[in-house]
Amino acid sequence: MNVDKILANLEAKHPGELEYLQAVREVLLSVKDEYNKHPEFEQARIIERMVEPDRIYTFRVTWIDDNGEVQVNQGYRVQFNNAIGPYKGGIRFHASVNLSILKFLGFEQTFKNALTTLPMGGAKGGSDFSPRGKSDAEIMRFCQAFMLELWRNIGPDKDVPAGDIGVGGREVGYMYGMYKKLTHECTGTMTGKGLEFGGSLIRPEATGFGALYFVEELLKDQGDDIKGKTIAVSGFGNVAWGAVTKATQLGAKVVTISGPDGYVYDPDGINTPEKINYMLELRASGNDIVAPYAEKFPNSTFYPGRRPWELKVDIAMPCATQNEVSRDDAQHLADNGVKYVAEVSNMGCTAEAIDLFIEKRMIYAPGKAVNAGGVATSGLEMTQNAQHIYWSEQEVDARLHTIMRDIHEQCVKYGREDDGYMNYMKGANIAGFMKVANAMLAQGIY
Ligand code: 2IT
Repeated sequence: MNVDKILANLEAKHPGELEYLQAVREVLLSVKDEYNKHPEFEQARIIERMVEPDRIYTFRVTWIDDNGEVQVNQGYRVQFNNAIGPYKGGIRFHASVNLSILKFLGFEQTFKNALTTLPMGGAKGGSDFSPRGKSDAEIMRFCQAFMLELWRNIGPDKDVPAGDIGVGGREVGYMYGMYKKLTHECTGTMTGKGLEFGGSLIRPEATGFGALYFVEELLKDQGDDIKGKTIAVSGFGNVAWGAVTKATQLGAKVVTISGPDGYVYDPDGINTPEKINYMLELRASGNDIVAPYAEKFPNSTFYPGRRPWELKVDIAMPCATQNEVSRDDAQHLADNGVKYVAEVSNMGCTAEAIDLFIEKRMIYAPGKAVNAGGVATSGLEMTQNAQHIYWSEQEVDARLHTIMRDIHEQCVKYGREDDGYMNYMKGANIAGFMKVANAMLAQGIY
C-alpha cells in the first residue's frame, strides 16, 4: 500500500477536507503492514474503494423561524459503506457541520460498527443548523423539514440514522414522527427513539456506560483498577453525562466537565445525583455553557476559555468533539503524569497528540473503540424492533457489557506490540478494517 500516493489522490479530489483526510491517514498508517500481507486486498483495490463513501445525499432544508422568517440550511447523508450491514450512524446538527466532518465521521463509523460485532455498515448525516438558542417549535419545524428530504433514502434494512451532537431524544422523536407520516410505516428506521415508541432502555446511557466498561478492561490489562481514580471529562452532553454516571458508580471521581465557554473543576467530584443531573439541566437550557455549575455548586471553580487537560488526574476522557486535544494539551497531560487517555468523542485527539501519547508510552484508546457502546446499543434497539419486543434494562446492559469486552479483546489481538505495549489505535483500526475488508472481498467487485 502506498499511503502517500493514496492520500495525495484523495487530497487532489477533495481539497481542504482536513478532518476526512486526517481520519483516513490514521487508518491507512495503522493497517498498512497487515494489508500488505494480503495481496488479494491489493488486487481488489480494497483500500481505494473503502476510503470513498458509497454515496452522498446533499439537500436544502427550508423552514420558518418563530419570527416568520424563512431560513435555509444544508442537509446531508453520507452512506459510507454497507459491506457488513445496513448503513448506520448518527445525525449531527451543529453550525460547524460540513462534508469533511461528515465524511470523517462516516468513515470512522464504518470501522466502529464493525468492532461492535453486530451487522451494521457505516453512515453519518447532519446539517449546519445550530440548535443553540432555538425554541422547541423551531427545532420541531427544522427536524420535520430535514426528514421531508431524507426519508426516501433511509429504511430499517437500508439506512438507520440516530443522534449525535445536537440531536438527542427530542430531535429523533420529531424526525421519526415525520418519517412515519410520510411512509405510513412503523419500522425501526431510527434509533434513540423514546421508550414508548420502540426505543431501547439504556440507549441514552450507552455511550458513556460502554466507555467506562472499556476503561475497566483497559485498566485490568495494565494490572490497574478504576476504584479511586480521578478523571477529567470534557463536554457536558449526553455522552459526558453517561460517563460521569458510570464512573461514579464504579468508584472513580470525575472532577471536570466543559463547554465552549470553558471548564468547571469540582475537587469534591461530580458525584451526587443533584450534580450529575444538573448536567442535563444545563444541556436543556440550550445556552451551551457550563459556567452556571460553579454558581450552583460554590466549591467548584469555572475556568473561562480553558480546557481540562491542564489538570493532574489519572485518566483523561475527552467527551466533547473532534480535535479537542491538541499536541500542547497532550504535552500537559504527559507532564502531569496522566497515564491513560480514553477518547470518547469521535477523533477527539489530533494526530500530533496521538503521536505524543504513543511516543511517551501512555495508554491511548481511540473513540472508535471506546465510544462504540452507543451505536452497539442502537444495534440492540434494531434487534428489538425487528422482533417487536422489549428487553429489560439488565438484558441490554449485560449485552452492552459483553460487547465492550469483546471490542477490547479485538484491540488486544491486533494492538499488542512486541515489548508488551498496548497500542489501541492500531488494534482498533486493524480489527475493524479486517472485518470490513473481508466482507467486501467476499461480495465481489462492484
Ligand atoms: O458516533 C456515534 O457512534 C453515534 N453518534 C451513534 C450512532 C448510532 O447510530 O447510534
